Amino acid sequence: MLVEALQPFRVVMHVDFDYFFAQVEERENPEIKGKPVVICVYSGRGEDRGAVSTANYMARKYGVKSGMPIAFARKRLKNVEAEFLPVNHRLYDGVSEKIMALIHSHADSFEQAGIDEAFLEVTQRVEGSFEKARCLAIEIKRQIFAEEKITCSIGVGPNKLVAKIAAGKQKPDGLTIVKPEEVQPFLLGLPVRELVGVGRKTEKTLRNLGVKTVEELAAMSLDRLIDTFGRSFGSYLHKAAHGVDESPVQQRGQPESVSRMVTLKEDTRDIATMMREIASLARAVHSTVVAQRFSFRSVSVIAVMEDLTMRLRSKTFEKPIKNLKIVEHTAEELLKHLLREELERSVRRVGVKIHNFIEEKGQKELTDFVET
Ligand code: DGT
Ligand code: CA
Ligand code: CA
Repeated sequence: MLVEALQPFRVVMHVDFDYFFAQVEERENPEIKGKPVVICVYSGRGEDRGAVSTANYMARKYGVKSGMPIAFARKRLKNVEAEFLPVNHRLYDGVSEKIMALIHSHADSFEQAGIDEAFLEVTQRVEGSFEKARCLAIEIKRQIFAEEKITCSIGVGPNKLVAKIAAGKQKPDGLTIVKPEEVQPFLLGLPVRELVGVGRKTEKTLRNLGVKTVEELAAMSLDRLIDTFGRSFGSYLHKAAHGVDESPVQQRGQPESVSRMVTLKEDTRDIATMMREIASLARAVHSTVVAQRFSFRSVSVIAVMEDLTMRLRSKTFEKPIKNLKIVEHTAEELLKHLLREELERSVRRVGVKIHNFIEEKGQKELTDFVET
């Protein structure tokens, strides 16, 4: 394509909605606006047990953060009139879907990277111009606010890595443009933790080597990084520290569901016999899904009866799960339920299905908090 041939740089945008769950709640309940708002995942094990999902910026001023126990947030907001609300995923999913469709229409290619963030390749439509990209970003922000009354922050850069870091730089309602020639100065002063893919563990390993900033990381040799972190992650860090990221903006293949079935040695109605098979099927589907860094919300049991008719029973959880024991337990419950409704026939084949995937993307698991 002509533009690509002449265009030495890509123009990539990252859009991230501001304090997303809390902002949607503010929109739905205007009377809470102006107060600290804390969105909570209640564990169901007693009042105030559970974790903070997110909070608006006013609550953050009091030190409230994602992942913190709700009781801590209460303490921080002790003498303040604050709103504590339970998460309402259905509501946020609907708002997210609408905004994503709107953003998608402005991209050469599009990649949703979470419930409240997406990458847009816009090189062709802005003809490689960062000034045109600025106008496009302003227009996207304007449309999102006009149609959904939600503010977001946008980062623009020559690749996904830089765009994503830029989007986080001026929140809320920010727009940060990093032109190719500005990438080096933009990255050098940052702590390594701000590079996508650098978590607490990598940060600590680097700190032990005396490396705290991206500038110090960029000064490490590729060989040293590979020795320390292995070839794949070591090379990634080397490139990232130099602001290089060639990964394309593309919706990654996400299977709808993962399932396995098996034919029983003989037709049966015996739960224990079926559960032995189900346990091993559950292990197989579960490890496939978790290895791809997905958690999930739905578990189903499939039974093919002796007359070859099929039955399916499903359960959907409000929060994402990734625990094998929950899969096994749910499958057993569903199977018992199914047999109570199907009193006549024996079962010939059984299967387990996991679906409704949630990509983890480094975001902390809801159950990681509520189960501790
Ligand atoms: P931001 O982008 O800094 O203005 O604030 P948020 O709240 O949009 O933060 P972000 O983009 O990291 O996450 C998007 C949504 O995902 C957020 O509204 C709630 C949820 N979330 C984020 N972190 C956590 C967490 O640690 N635990 C739980 N349960 N939910 C989280
Ligand atoms: Ca956000
Ligand atoms: Ca986000």
